[in-house]
Amino acid sequence: MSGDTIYALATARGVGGVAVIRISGPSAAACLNALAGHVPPPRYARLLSLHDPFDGGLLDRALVLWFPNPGSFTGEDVVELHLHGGRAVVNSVLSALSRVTGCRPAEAGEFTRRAFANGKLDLTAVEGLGDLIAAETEAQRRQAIRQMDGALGRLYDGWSHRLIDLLARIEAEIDFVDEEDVPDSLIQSARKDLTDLADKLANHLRDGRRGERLRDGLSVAILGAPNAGKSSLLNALAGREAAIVSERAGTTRDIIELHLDLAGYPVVLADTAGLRITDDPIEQEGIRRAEARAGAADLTLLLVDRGDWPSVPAAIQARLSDARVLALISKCDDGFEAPDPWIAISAASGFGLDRLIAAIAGVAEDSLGGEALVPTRERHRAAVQAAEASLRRAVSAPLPELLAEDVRLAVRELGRITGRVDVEDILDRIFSAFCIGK
Ligand SMILES: Nc1nc2c(ncn2[C@@H]2O[C@H](COP(=O)(O)OP(=O)(O)OP(=O)(O)O)[C@@H](O)[C@H]2O)c(=O)[nH]1
Ligand SMILES: [Mg+2]
Repeated sequence: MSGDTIYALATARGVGGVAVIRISGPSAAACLNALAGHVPPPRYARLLSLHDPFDGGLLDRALVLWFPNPGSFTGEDVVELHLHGGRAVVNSVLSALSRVTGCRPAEAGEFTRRAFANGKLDLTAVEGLGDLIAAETEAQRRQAIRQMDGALGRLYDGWSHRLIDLLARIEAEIDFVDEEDVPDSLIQSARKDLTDLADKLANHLRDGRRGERLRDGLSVAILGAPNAGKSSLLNALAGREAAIVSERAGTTRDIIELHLDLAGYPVVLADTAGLRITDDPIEQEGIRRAEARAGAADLTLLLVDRGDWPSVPAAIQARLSDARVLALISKCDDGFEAPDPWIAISAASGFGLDRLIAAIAGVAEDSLGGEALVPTRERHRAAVQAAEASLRRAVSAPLPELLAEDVRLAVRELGRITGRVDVEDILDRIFSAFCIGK
């Protein structure tokens, strides 16, 4: 832990009602004294005048909070200055702080890094905090706050503790009993426990990457013949004219992608070029991209023009049986009772869009992270996989010493997820994703 005292704007840059500057480190109280000439009682809000420590000029009247260590976000002495949220106000206070000895601007993620170093958060909670700040939809927020709350970390710690208990039992036997005398029953029961836990880990991984997908959003592609109304549907769902719409067939060439919040779920919606046989090389490339995107998507919205339906081109017909496809009849401006599985919609009148959104949300609910505790990062998955492999090896180890070594490896892998062991190499990557002041 460095002896530096760091400061940064904790709220977004720009104009707002209030801007919060956070100061953390051993000189936090001295900084406050230099500006306000006074340190209020811990955790009581006080309205104080802040003055330039050098020329005495009034900078702002601010609500000031003092959190002595260890009862603060970072676990260090922390001061919060709730200023009026103007650029010049914020700049004048930051500039005054830069002239206080022992005080320097914080680096990206440094507050959270100190909280981690002081045991306030484990790494999964740090990632949860990052996800919470970045969350754009309800489902993402719920997953992030559970993780920030430590639920995922507790799950991994719980597994580690079980293994450490087991290790202690095995090592006691190895130490105190002649090798030939290690009771078979102990090794037998250890093997049973290890298999049990390895199965739990395997089960945890069998989640269809729900947690990671919830962070990225459900990938949805709109596909159909030229002029079916794909771009119009994208615009209707987005509530703005994001894509060009025209009566000319073959308008859209590039993929147009939007991030939407549909019924609380994050959706990445892609509008694509209309599918048809064409000689135009640019349009051919657009069609190739459209099909590639639909192939990679979690869900495809297949659009057929009301005027063409129910005769459906063969290229479209072939896709209708795919479970990851919703079949839509477009331009049903005055409503239409479509037979299952068709959903009638109109981008122009809005008919059927509620049903469509509910259907997309249903797919999102099934395939994205829900209430279950799931890995939310590739690095979680890799570590759990490695731990499971070590446990499977331990089960078939011929000697108790080898069994113990594999269990130790599994504990280390699980520890990497929460940052209890061997973490330096992953710290930089995690904290660099944070912005300054967080
Ligand atoms: N009446 C009516 N017309 C629509 C509706 N949706 C789209 N259109 C019209 O259909 C034509 C084509 O719409 P687009 O949204 O550009 O169709 P597209 O599928 O994106 O076409 P391409 O990009 O060329 O493949 C335009 O003239 C739209 O105004 C609708 O719900 N009702
Ligand atoms: Mg289009």
